[in-house]
Amino acid sequence: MQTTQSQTLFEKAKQFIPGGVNSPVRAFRAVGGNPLFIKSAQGPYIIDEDGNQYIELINSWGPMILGHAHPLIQEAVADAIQNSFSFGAPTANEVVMAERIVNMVPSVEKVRMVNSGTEATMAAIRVARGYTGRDKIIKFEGCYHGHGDSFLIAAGSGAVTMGVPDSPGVTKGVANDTLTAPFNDLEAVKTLVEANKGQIAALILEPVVGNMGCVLPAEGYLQALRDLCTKEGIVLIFDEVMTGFRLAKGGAQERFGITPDLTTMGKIIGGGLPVGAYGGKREIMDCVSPAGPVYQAGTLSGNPIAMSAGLAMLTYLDEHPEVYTQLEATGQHITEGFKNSLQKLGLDLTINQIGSMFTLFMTSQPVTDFASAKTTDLAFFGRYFHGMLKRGVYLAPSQYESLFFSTALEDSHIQHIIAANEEALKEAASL
Ligand code: KE4
Repeated sequence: MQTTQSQTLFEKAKQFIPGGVNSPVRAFRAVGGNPLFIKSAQGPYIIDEDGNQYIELINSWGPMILGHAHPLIQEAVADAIQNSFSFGAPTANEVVMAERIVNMVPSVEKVRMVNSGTEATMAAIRVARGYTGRDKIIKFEGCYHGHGDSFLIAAGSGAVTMGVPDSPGVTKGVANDTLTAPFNDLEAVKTLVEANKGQIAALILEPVVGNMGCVLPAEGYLQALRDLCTKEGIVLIFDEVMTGFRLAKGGAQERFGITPDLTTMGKIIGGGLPVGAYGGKREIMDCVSPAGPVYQAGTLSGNPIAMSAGLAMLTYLDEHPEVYTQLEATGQHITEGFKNSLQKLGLDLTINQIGSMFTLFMTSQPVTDFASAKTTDLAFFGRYFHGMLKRGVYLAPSQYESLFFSTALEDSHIQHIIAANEEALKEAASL
């Protein structure tokens, strides 16, 4: 597999772009080697600038749940661009989109469109602070909520991949208002709440974590957080940028039957175009300008091209529940295949999987929080990553990321992934 075009592009990119990429986790820093520059994608495949084709399990970090270049979404975008690209004025599709989201996501009574998951989470905690008049927030170690200052404390995803879970540039003032606790540790949250009585505006979490690798909530944990927030007047925010519209039509909150006060959304909601959103209880959302005093704005919010892609995606998911049945089956099929290979090779490694979210951790320990996620053998993961790449399977270039399966994966692709996994593990473990 030759990658000279990607290497040439990467050298040039580093002259003009910090680290040669527009988002750090793409840089392959955690796995070694140079990033692949992608030229095109179709269905389950991506093709790099050297013409190499891979079955891909990142799907643009979540959005491409129907696979790449889905004709319905392509058609919607092609139609929309006939009417120009941006007006900076309200449009009919924004109303249709908002109503669709309200109907799909159980807890959302009102919703505001933004342009990324980061904008959505930044806005959600500002609204929670404006609504409660309180300053502090609780987040969880290893959870990632975008690059807003308040969240770059013990952050997961690219922050921990690059070794900067607490980023320089975040002021002490901001950091003092962000309290952190281990995920799945309810007592730690109760201790923080007692020590900061009446000062906590919001508790924000990924209801199923993707950003330390896939980590599931312990039995009863989400309900306990819900009860605690209700009792203490804390705004419970589910960051469903990753889980939204993926773990069920209504996201993790539908799957687990928990009603947060606010929900942040991204990725799938835009069908691959830049869209984020935050929404929830009417009494909270009516604090947002111009309905209320909490300011938040955006030139390209509700952009007509992005709305056309997002609306096509959400409408399809809303009208085709079989998507979720298929993704459940794919997740279980791949998990069973990987577990059979681990047994055959005599490797004791941990797999966390729910629906179409999946992580193989290079550790024998159960992975239930950030500390246990960090027991993984990152060098082993790097060797495995490249072993899968050369066998035509493109994984997230970091142990601290979830994989995402799409409906474009057919049985032949799944068989290829399982076979490549067994060979790559055998090679990486020097068996
Ligand atoms: P964006 O600003 O990247 O659209 O969304 C931030 C965000 C917020 N909340 C959750 C739960 C997220 O997973 C993300 C972004 N996810 C990462 C992947 N782990 C985006 C990939 C990247 O940083 O390049």
